[in-house]
Amino acid sequence: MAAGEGNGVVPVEMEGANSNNNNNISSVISGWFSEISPMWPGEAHSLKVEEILFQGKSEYQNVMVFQSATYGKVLVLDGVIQLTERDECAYQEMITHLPLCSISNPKKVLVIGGGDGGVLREVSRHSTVEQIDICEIDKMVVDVSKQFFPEVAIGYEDPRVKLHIGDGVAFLKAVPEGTYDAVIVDSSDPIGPAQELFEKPFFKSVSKALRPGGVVCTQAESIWLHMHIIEDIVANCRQIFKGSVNYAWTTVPTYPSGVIGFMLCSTDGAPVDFKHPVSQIDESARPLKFYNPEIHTAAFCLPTFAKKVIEAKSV
Ligand code: SPD
Repeated sequence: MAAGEGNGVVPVEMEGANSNNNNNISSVISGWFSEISPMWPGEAHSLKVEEILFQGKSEYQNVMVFQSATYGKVLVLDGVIQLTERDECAYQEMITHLPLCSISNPKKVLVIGGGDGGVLREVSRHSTVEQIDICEIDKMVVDVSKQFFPEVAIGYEDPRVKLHIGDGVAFLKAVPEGTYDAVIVDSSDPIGPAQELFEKPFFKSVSKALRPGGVVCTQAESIWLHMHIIEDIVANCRQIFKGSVNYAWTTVPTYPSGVIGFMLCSTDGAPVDFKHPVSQIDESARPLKFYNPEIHTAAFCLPTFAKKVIEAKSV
């Protein structure tokens, strides 16, 4: 379905974009996609739409792909941008290499969410890794990504990857204690199917699934919009993870406020200094676009307002 050009209002039925009662009311009007949600009240980033390539409704959410004028193809879930071809590297590389370059010789890695495959693509750069499990709740996200985002979903081609379609919370509960060196939680926002991935019981399950000195990196929203959410995550993680607990961030122009953060924690065991990477990535097969050791360390430098809140929760 082609989006309208010029001034015509094209009423694209995003099925309310709120299949999970999250009140997102994103829309495509006059050829522009505007991302509207109570999670960023009073503002909406817009992208010019050239063509809507896919619209579907899975058991869990509305799924849309459109060709934008300036950011390549865009994947939208329940009215919220998950990735664009142009800036996905800033998110997928950082959420993956911040944890994996902070420990030596990671072997077993679990990805929760991340159905588009971008985090898998990045994990597969780590040659020490022997097993990559991914638990994604929505098969439609996997299928649509393979069809429209082959450069992202290429991660599925790694023979070390085992895909589990199901609920990440239930999957983690069933994982034997101490299984993984690293868990990466690539979730959508905490309204809709990902809500439980931001709650304390989930972090407890992650901690149990990690070996001593193992690491987790979770999507942890924006310092400009969600300090209240970040405060709760930090407080919960401080109670659960007895190693390091640090917040890092990156720029992603098409995410609300243009930035997004990560919560990095390690379990009791060999100490982990997240701010100083211990390994480098072999880029000979495919160069990195965003991550490097300097930006790794810089990602932990926080603006004063965020630093104050996060440090206050750290004691
Ligand atoms: N506000 C949107 C946050 C989306 C984070 N997850 C993106 C998935 C990309 N692999």
